[in-house]
Amino acid sequence: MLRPQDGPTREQRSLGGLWRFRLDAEGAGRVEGWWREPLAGAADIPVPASYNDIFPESAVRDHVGDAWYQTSVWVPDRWAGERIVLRFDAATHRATAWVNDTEVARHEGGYTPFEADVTAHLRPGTENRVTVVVNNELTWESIPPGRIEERADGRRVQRYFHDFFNYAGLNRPVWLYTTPPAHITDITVTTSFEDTTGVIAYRVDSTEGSQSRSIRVSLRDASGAQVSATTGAAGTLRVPDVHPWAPGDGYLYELEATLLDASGELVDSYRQPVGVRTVEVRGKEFLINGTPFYFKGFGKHEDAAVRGRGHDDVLMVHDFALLEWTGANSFRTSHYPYAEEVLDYADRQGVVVIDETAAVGLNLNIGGGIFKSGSPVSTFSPDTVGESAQRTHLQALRELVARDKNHPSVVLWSVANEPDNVQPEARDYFAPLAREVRRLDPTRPVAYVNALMGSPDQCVVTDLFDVVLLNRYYGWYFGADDLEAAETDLEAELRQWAEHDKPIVITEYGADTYSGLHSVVPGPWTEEYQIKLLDLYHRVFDRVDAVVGEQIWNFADFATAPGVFRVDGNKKGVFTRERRPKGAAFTLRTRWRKTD
Ligand code: GCB
Repeated sequence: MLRPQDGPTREQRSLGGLWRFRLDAEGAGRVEGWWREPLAGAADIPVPASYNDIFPESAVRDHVGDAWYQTSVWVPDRWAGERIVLRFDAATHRATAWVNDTEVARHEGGYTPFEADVTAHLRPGTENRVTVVVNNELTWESIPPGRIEERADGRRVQRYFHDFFNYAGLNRPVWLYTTPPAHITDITVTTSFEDTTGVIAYRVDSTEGSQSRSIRVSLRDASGAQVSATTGAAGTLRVPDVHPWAPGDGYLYELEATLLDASGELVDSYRQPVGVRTVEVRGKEFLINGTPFYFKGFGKHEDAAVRGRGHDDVLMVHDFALLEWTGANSFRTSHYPYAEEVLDYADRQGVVVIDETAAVGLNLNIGGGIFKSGSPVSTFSPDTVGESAQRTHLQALRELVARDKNHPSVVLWSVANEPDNVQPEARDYFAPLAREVRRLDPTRPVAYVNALMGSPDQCVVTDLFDVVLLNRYYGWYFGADDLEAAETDLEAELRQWAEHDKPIVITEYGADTYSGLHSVVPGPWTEEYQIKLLDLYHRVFDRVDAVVGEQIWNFADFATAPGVFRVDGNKKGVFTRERRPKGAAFTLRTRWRKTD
């Protein structure tokens, strides 16, 4: 799916800024038709941002149900004759949108974009109403799943099984953009090498009726010089002495696809950045450009004070600067697809990304990151995570691959975080998902993130995937008082996993740490304990060859649902929520920069 862009044939307009906003817990707006009028009794709200922390009211923070957003737009006369598209980069978790009185789009899933051709519904030369109702309910049909409790006093309370706050609203930019009526609809690139020559296989899709038109494709290097060109809707570009995209070297070429009419006149054009690189899993190795790669980095969150999960370029650039400062070369988009701005920036910075869907909390034996005691309950069943969740999950995967397939930074798809992987039904649930991702993208390995449920041999899905991704909390949830035992147990388990002859990346390990809490005899929650725990994991990783990566949980402290295990959120950050370093940040910097 192409992002909006400015160019000779296209124009984009951000609808960011203050919109009108009204909560609607009773769902009255859909019955009363609130999109038909200026939103009554509305407050101002910034877009993009989560709405939860903008106002000092628990009714807003803990709202369950519909939230209405409205703005007005003028369409310039010069857009007459163009195709006009309304695009939401994300609306969490589902939305319906109207232009003036007409419904134009409906979308399920809070972290992927959707758009509608609104040419016929916008009135040029006058003010137009854009209204969207965003719903944040999590159910057994949504990804991630959740459950709504009805209280005796009539209140509805959202429960969910993942360990991060259910921020909602218009978290990412909203756009109006134009294309010509006949236009390029999609571009797909895959890359490989023949010796030192880069080979770029491309496909350019365009609107029906474009048969009488032709497609020209050219490739420019970073200095703007054309290095290859060809014609045709699908083909190959070759670049002798190619400059590869590589971790730490985000070198990008620019592919320009041009649609021409029968007389050679320009109809549409689109510029697509291209990084030339390969990814391969061979035995226990993870290879980028044929060279073994070791992941150093973090699981992150899109999370900040006040704006919640709202995308913010300031924080994004700062976070990448801190990644570089620590010597990190990668991160995982735990636990949902991040804003496209983040992936573009990762491409440019040469930062490697494990790209994850929002399938988190598919394990009813874990609540808020913590294992529950008692006999295990069934996660996959017709009444819980069943066929409708699987359908939503498949669609989320399709949208993720469609959105992110061209990013060189993305080297691995993660289909889920910590699902139940022991119950036999897990196999029926995951096999079609793994198959579908491979069909959609044969060029990248596929994995799921494993939580310690049983021994490695009890997992019923390992063979469906290419890489073993493990979240481990020895020395925290398991034996926080005995780091020596943690070291022995971790090593024993990793050696068992190594027998599967797949590369292992530890995608989570860490300890909650209250910034500023110190002790000469390190105990849980102190900065010294976090350092000691990370050190022990690193000793083990260095002893087990199959381990090809370490991503600490978490880059920064983040908001969660309230609970007695959480002190104003999850505190496993190496940085605080304000991005101040804890002691562990310096330990990492020493380790990761040394091994560069
Ligand atoms: C996990 C989850 C993550 C939690 C973390 C924790 O295993 O994947 O979402 O935040 O543990 O801190 O408990």
